[in-house]
Amino acid sequence: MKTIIEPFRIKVVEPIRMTTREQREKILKNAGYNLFKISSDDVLIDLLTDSGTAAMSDAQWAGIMSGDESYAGARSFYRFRDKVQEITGFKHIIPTHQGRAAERILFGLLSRPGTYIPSNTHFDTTRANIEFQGGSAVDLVIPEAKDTQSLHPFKGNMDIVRLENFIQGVGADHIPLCMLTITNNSGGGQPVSMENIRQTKNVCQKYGIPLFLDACRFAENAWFIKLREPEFEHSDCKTISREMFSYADGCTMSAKKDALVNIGGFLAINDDELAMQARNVLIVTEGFPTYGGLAGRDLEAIAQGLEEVLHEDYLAYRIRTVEYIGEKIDRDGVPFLKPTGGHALYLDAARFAPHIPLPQFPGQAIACELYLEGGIRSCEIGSIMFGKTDAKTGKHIAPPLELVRLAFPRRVYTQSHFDYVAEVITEVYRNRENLKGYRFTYETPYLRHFTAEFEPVPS
Ligand code: P61
Repeated sequence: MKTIIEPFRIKVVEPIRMTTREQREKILKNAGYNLFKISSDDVLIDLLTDSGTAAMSDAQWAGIMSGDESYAGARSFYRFRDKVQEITGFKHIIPTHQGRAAERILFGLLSRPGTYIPSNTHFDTTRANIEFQGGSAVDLVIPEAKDTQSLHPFKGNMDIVRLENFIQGVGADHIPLCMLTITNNSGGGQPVSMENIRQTKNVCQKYGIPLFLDACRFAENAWFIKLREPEFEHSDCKTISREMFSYADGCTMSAKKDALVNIGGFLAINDDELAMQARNVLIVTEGFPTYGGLAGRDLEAIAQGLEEVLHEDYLAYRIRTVEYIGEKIDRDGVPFLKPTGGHALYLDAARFAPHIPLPQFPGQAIACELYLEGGIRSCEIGSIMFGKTDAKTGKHIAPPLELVRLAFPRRVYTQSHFDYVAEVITEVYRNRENLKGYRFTYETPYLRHFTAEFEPVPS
């Protein structure tokens, strides 16, 4: 087989800046050892997130010029709505400024104290929006998801037996909706199979519970279905996507991922009454229903991005990139979450730095060292992002996985960038015994990882 190449030519470039280790040590210290607080000018390769970091195509930039900025009824809205409907089939398409705005509207209407919202795994903004309204966010992913070495092809799957037991336990009346995150970001960008979506739908239907997809990486999920579920070997990804959405009653979407844009999102709903209520909230807090917090040009770019993201040469290159870097670091014995997922490589921090106790954040130690060693910015997805402190005992409650995510912006970096990233990871792994833990010096109650500050724990 020949090399799978980047299926684009580069028309515009943006320089990136090398710094010395000495400079980076100062920069990191000044940022309270929080990589979210570093200026992007001081980052060489930015793998903090794949969200809003895509390179847009020439056709998307052309859409930016031709966007219609009318307050009401802009033609860009209709293009956006029609494209979203073509892929999802949902009736009401409500634009929002990003994914969490769609979540806030949905859970503002449906989450309240005494309600439970099960999912394979909620991402942190989803969990935060549910809990902010007083409801409980419940993760019911299959057990293989918690084993970083299991090669299960669909580690994002919902545990169907646990879901049904859970519904029977708390009562369907207390469950306003069920969710599936495709792909499962907090669990390693792992896909959910079509079979599992169908089974989840069947259980939800049996108890009269609506099913919503958190669809930000729907195209990557569709590609995995094509690769790994024999029934879909000959289907195109648009057809697969349509079928995935056909089992759901609605979705939330951050367009900053698989719509290949830098800002945007939407909420899609079939239910007329719920859609009416959502539009009311939208008008009060986001904007008129035909723009919802976005400019007409953004809607135009989303419509174009949704078309491009389903091109199979793009998806083949996209998923291969992650697999390629996984193969490289595997040869050096670096522990990471297998099989590699859709949008990111996840280092297994607990195995990488087992000498650092979880309350001292091994993932943070690795993320900081990747920056110090090679100017690479990554993101801890472990005890800092999802861990909690027990209010009674003051003890640290660790999440199931302790990961460092290196997320790949779409169409931004080339193969040599990723070769460099693999070299830096390997170097940090070779010197892993020198890694030291961290502790908080400042912490906030919601999404604390954004603003927290740390200091190294003295040895
Ligand atoms: C990310 F550190 N993800 O992965 P919004 N659902 C899912 C997401 O992955 C997601 C959203 C909903 C981000 C950005 C991010 O603490 C963090 O458009 C599966 O970002 O509002 C976002 O979509 C929300 C990074 C978000 C974080 C929160 O990097």
